[in-house]
Amino acid sequence: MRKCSFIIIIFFIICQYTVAQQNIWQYYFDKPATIWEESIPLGNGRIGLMPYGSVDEERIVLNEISLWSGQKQQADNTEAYSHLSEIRNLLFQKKNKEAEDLMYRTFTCLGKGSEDITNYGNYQNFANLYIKSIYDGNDTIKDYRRELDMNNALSYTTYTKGKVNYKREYFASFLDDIGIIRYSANKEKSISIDISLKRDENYWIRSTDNSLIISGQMPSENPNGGITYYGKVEIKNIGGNLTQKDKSIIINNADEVILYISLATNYNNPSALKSAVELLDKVDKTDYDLLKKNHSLKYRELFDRVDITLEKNQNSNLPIDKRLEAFAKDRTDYDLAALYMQYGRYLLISSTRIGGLPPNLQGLWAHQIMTPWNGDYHLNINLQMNFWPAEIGNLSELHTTLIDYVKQLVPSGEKTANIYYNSKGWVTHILGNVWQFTSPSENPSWGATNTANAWLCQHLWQHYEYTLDEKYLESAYPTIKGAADFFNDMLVENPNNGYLVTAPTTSPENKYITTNGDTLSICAGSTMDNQLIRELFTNTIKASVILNKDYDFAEQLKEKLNKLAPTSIGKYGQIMEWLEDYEEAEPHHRHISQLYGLHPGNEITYEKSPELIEAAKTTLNRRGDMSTGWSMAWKINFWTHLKDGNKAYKLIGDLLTPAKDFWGTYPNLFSAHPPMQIDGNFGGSAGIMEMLVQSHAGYIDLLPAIPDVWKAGEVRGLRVKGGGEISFIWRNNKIEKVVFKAIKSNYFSIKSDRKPKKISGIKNYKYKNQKIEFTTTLPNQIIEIYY
Ligand code: FUC
Repeated sequence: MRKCSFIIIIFFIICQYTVAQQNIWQYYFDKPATIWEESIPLGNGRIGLMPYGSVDEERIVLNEISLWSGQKQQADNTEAYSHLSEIRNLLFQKKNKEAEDLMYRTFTCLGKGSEDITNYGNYQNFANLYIKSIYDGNDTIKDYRRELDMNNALSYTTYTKGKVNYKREYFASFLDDIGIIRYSANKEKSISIDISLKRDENYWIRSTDNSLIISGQMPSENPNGGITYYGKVEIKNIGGNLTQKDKSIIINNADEVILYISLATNYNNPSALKSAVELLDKVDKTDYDLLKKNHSLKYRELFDRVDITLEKNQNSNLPIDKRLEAFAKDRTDYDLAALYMQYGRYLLISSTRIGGLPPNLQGLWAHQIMTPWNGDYHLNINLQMNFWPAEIGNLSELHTTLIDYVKQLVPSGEKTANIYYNSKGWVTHILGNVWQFTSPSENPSWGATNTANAWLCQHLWQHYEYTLDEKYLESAYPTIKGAADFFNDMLVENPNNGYLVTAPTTSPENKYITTNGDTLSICAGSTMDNQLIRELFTNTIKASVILNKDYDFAEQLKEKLNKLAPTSIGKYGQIMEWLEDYEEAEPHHRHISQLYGLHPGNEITYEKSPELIEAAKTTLNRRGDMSTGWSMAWKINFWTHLKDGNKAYKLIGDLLTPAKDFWGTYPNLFSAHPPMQIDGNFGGSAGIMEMLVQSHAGYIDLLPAIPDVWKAGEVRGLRVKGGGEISFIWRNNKIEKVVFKAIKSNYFSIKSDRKPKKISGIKNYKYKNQKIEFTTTLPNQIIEIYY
């Protein structure tokens, strides 16, 4: 006990001195990667590099986020609408099986949907760079280490062979927009390498004096051809001999070699070749250290905004694969959760950028041509989850890539709304690609969900809630309103209960069992749909008030709000997933859509609906804990909103289970669906932030869901709704000090069980009902609270 307090005191002395300085965030391996999931992800929001660090033959997987096959297609089935009223009638007559059968025949997209990579398309690996090293002698390798330095977005491989210390450095430059790899050694003339590029299909490789070039075209039905890509690796040889081969470049006895890698596609860009070459030409290749410094400075503008300190244990310094294994047995390495939180922020910064594409199911890292699920943008949770860390994690500007993605869906979504539902507004279903695909998928059991527009618009609204930027809201409003317009028009009254419902629909991607014993997906109204539409209508009404427009439309929405079915409790005390209390076909299903209103929605809170809170717990307990990566990440978030930190931490442990052939986490900390799917990383990272601070229930809650064992810690820079940034220190499970920055002048309420000893930075504040309340008036006003 005394030893424990002593450690905590030392920990805090260290914390006090490190307040403004970023902690060190890294992981390392003591051996090269043998599988892709052990390689280290680097990215600058557009291009990605994943080095394996092999001593003899280095492999670096290369990616570019817009490398998609397929094309913009017309996939809307103009016949579908003529069957809509029959499908609805069958559902209302409780002939769900017949409705579903009809839907399979009539209410899908044209063609093969996501199975067609020349139309719908898929995200593909760009190429692989191979660098074979040739050494003098057969000395064994010593002191091998490869590391991801998250503070600087760099990776290193170092080892000693004989008397030579070798070092490789890799980064995807945030400033120069190219990949850079440097080979060096502590002894002159020690570097002899053979460099080549490879791809599994559709490529042409050639060499020039000191460069390798790869180019090709993606499979597509487009008569003008698919996306073209162009990659160039320029090699700077210092002190050695360079030999140009047909498809490779060989360097002998160099002191140092630097590779500059430029990758581009012609997606939304007139010429891949021109832009790749221009990027290379612009780089000042005379000063490597300056390139490296400028890269990390640019990256740190985002990464350094947030920091966290949790206690370490004896396992915290192990190589990451061993550290994960140790965590499965001993969860006192609290710092691993902190690392995971920061890794999520690192991955988001690395896989998207303002003006670019959002991270797909792979983030942007893919080693295959046939990526799982097309490496696309699944819209019934996955793409949305990728952005859960954006606002709270102080990366608000990166959220705009999702917002732009949603806006560009609208024209196509308007056609789909009109063709399938004869409705105003815009809709999209579960499939999303870079070609504005908005039709239902080829398979209604999972592809018919039509509330993805509402879920996506939740992000458009949330960006406003965090930034209070009215100009932004003005620009997002037509998209939000268009989604509301769709449901305003499309909802129909279910004569069995009088509620307005989405029909046909599903509860993603679970099935129910009817009293006849049929196992079905298609239904009239699902709990998730109702929660989403309620939220969408409510936000649209709020936006119309803020922007002072569309009052008549808002009135219509208000009326319809009253006719949506409320979230209800079923026979097991669970939240009902469908409007009827069906048995679930898979009680442990990975989707828990009926709890959308608990998270990321905020219809279910302790304040508003305590009975639903209890039912939500029952629902989660019935579902069980172990599931796919993203599902466990979602469960962490659910339990944070249920304010159960111990359970949330238990699920962090489950999410971080070493993924052998199953779900959990791979050695490089990529989340395993399996296979790898990045959403689990983002969801898990956001979940850890939600353990530390929440602001969805009208007040700021500090440490709402930390496990008892996180007795002490420190957090800097997380964001809260209403335009605030918060930092705090806690000790013996109690907050000691809070520093709050009001980015926007606003009213704020911070929950505080104890009356603070001192508050500075604001004169007028109230402490009542265990909340500190104040209204700031100055921009960036800083309020300090001491206990
Ligand atoms: C959803 C999930 C699957 C998978 C896929 C990419 O459809 O139900 O588990 O994550 O997206």
